[in-house]
Amino acid sequence: MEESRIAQPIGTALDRFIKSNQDQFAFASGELSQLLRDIALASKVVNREVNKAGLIDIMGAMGSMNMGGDQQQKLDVLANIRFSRALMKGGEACALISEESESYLDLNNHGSYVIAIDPLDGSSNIDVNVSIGTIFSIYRRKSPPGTPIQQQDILQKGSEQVAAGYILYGSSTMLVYTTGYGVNGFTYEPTLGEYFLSHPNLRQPINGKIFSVNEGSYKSFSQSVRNYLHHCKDEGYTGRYIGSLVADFHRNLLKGGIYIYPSTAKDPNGKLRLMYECNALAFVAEQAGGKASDGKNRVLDIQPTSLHQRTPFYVGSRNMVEEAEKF
Ligand code: AHM
Ligand code: MG
Repeated sequence: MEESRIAQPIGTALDRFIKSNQDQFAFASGELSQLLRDIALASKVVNREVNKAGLIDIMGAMGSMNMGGDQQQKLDVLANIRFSRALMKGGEACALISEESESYLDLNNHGSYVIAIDPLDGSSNIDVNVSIGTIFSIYRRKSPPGTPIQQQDILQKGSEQVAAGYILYGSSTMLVYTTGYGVNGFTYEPTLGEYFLSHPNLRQPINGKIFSVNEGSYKSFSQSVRNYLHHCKDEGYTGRYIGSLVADFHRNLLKGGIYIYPSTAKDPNGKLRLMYECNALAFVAEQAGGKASDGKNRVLDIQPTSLHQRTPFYVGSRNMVEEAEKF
């Protein structure tokens, strides 16, 4: 991992930052830069909708289910539409994998990139005014642009991501991303409608004292996970769990900690999806000096075999994840 090659001062606008770092991409044609701009733009629209969710009648269940069998909220659907439209218009992406669609969506067949996205994660938190997020991964397609999309373009390992990140719709809205040269965080200034660099070259503390897990599922955890949780308590760690992956991840990234969604008796592969939830955060974590594991193996090395595949997920401060693995 290298640090950002071109250091930018706090307060640099996202567009300027992307432009001045463009030459660090392996294929510096400007397409990846444009993709990042498209995602940022769509996130501003989603941010506007998230912010007025309490004001107008766009909340509540639509009565439809998504692929995980969860109730689909109107804002999930809206966010999916906003991101897919922005990517479709941009023309750089050939395919879009989304939590909200069963199979991938064909975009511009001449595009060079494949995107995996969870347009609005933590949707059970929408109705209660708690932070939610968007998670995205960007891959370069393997087949030549203009030819039919192949399985090898879609089912790529996390280690093949060329960029990834998330947007956190919280007390401030933030965009955090990596292109493989460290992690940078940008805070949205709503009156100017622009993201500004606020967290340059983010590093995750190597040790932490926060553990984030849904302990309500304790009975369905394996004995080794239970033992690890006992260990966290014996050590006097702090328990913090929002139930919104992006928000839990972001806090632990800044403060040091571990987020765990292990296998359970009901879901042997846990709940979280490899391709559009775990891989992006694993890439960000590693780029910030942290670690992401399925309990045994590096998340980024898992070969996906299906779009909506799940994986147990342990992510956060390097020493904490290594310690959890030992259990
Ligand atoms: P979603 O994609 O349906 O929103 O589910 C993912 C969310 C994560 O944000 C969160 O960490 C997790 O589900 C919480 O699950 P649980 O309620 O089982 O703890
Ligand atoms: Mg999700």
